[in-house]
Amino acid sequence: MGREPRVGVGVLIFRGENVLVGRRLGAHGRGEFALPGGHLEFGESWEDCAKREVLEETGLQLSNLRFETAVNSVFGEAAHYVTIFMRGDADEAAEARVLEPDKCEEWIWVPWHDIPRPIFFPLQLLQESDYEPIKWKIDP
Ligand code: 8DG
Ligand code: MG
Ligand code: MG
Repeated sequence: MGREPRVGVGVLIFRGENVLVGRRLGAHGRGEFALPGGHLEFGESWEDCAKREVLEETGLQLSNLRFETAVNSVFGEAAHYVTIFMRGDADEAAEARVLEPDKCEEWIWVPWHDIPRPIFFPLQLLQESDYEPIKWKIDP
């Protein structure tokens, strides 16, 4: 890993008050619950990255991609990501499948305020911020 920050994209998909999270496998954040997502590729839009990562990892087809917020994820000396949080809508009937079993153990829908621990650091930063996904869902 170089000494420059990278861009990570985390994707929020809600079903009612439940959000989709997966338990990570592999070195970085192993055993921790995280949003689907991955690295922004060179030249890629945030929307395309969010759609692509979610399709690769879960098989869900997202529409209505939008930017929510961003956090500065400094993992001590180990890594530094600027995390872009995108949000998208999936068909209510579609199932989230484990398509990268080497990277994610399971996908589960959990209440936003009750995500099981341990939580992957960027998602923890999001939870601790003033971001309120549920309230924002209610249109005036
Ligand atoms: P890729 O090679 O397919 O692009 O990535 P990946 O294999 O899906 O790796 P990842 O670990 O899921 O994502 C790459 C990095 O993105 C991760 O190590 C740290 C950063 N990242 C954040 N926030 C989030 C997040 O909310 N979810 C995920 N999955 N990754 C995130 O900074
Ligand atoms: Mg990926
Ligand atoms: Mg990923």
